[in-house]
Amino acid sequence: MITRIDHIGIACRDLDASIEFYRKTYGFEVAHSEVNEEQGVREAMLRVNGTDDGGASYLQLLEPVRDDSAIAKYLEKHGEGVHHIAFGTPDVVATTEAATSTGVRALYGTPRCGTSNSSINFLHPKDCHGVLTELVQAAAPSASEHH
Ligand code: CMX
Ligand code: CO
Repeated sequence: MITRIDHIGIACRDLDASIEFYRKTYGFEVAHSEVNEEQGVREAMLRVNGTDDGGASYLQLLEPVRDDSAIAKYLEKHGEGVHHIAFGTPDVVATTEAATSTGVRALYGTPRCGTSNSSINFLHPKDCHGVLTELVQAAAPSASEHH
């Protein structure tokens, strides 16, 4: 079950310059930032709105920290821009299975760690009409202390 848009992921060459663009153009502030070594990114989450299910919607600004990362490869081929959309779900495993049962490929066999200890998986853009699609389940409140 998908309950909201969690975030739009945007590939940036210079995270600080993009943060400044969104601050001065729209007044968005950084709600959270971190480095995710596994994903090879330095990222900032800009909160756009809250939602009824307790989650919120964000812009996720992503700057590569490694040349072999997904974001570095994307920037090289396409330049800056929208990289993926992320749907929020209370159960990432069940939502991934529901999608793969229709023939869409998931990138990971089991969920990996996303922003703020969330659990994430991705659906292949070639199976989603050109849209790299992330599924994200927020961390349980007790697990969010790890970061
Ligand atoms: N959106 C749409 N299409 C994309 C895409 C994207 N973000 N990234 C790649 N593609 C397309 C390419 O254009 C290419 O199409 P063509 O063959 O028609 O040219 C095809 O997919 C293969 O692309 P590639 O450049 O060879 O890239 P890879 O196959 O090596 O990697 C992907 C693509 C999706 C498997 C890889 O980006 C990935 O593993 N992504 C998941 C992890 C990730 O994106 N992490 C960063 C965000 C972390 C977070 O959100 O927290
Ligand atoms: Co994301």
